[in-house]
Amino acid sequence: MSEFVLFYSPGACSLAIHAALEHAGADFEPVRVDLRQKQQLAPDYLRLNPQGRVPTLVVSDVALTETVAIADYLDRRFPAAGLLPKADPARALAQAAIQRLSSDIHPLYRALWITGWFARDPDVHPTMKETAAERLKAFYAELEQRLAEGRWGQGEPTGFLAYYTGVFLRWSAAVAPEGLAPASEALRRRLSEDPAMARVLAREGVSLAGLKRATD
Ligand SMILES: N[C@@H](CCC(=O)N[C@@H](CS)C(=O)NCC(=O)O)C(=O)O
Repeated sequence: MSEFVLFYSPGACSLAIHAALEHAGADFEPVRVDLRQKQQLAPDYLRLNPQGRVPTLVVSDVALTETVAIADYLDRRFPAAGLLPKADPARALAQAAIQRLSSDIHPLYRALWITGWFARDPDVHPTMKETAAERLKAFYAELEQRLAEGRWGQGEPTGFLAYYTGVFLRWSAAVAPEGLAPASEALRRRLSEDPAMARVLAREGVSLAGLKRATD
């Protein structure tokens, strides 16, 4: 039996934890939860993760949820893997960028793709989607600037910050179909060639180059 079971959905935010486990050489069993088929709402899965979200990482019969907490756990479980910088301020800066993606940027995609989560009235959905897309575009412009100046974390993003950023570079196609600016594109290419990320992309059947559909 594996030490960990990872519940993931192809191309979802769980991709970052999936890549981190692979990078750390963890002994884990990947289990696919297809969000399109609403498998996250199956009673067996809701017992593990009552919010019906991915990722969930099961370790010793305990279900860990929330990407930020799982990443912190994996960094302590695999200290040699370099998932988070060891020294401050690099560690605090990486944590700040990770937290920003989780609590600030990720919910904007929820507003864009699952707008009804925030407002039942369909009449307000177009303006909510438009606002979310505008804020996301502004974020990608800021990210480009920060990457170019070594200010996304400290220096070149590595470890979990790089993997988690990769998820959002992939999703950027939903709001910026014209493609990524140079520093963001360079990170996307580097991540696509990262051995752990490449294995995980192949297993999930997705690419960092974009989305198959606008709501992927
Ligand atoms: N705060 C959670 C958010 C997880 C989350 O929203 N996951 C999405 C996929 S990217 C999901 O499972 N959505 C399914 C749904 O909301 O029904 C985390 O960072 O782990």
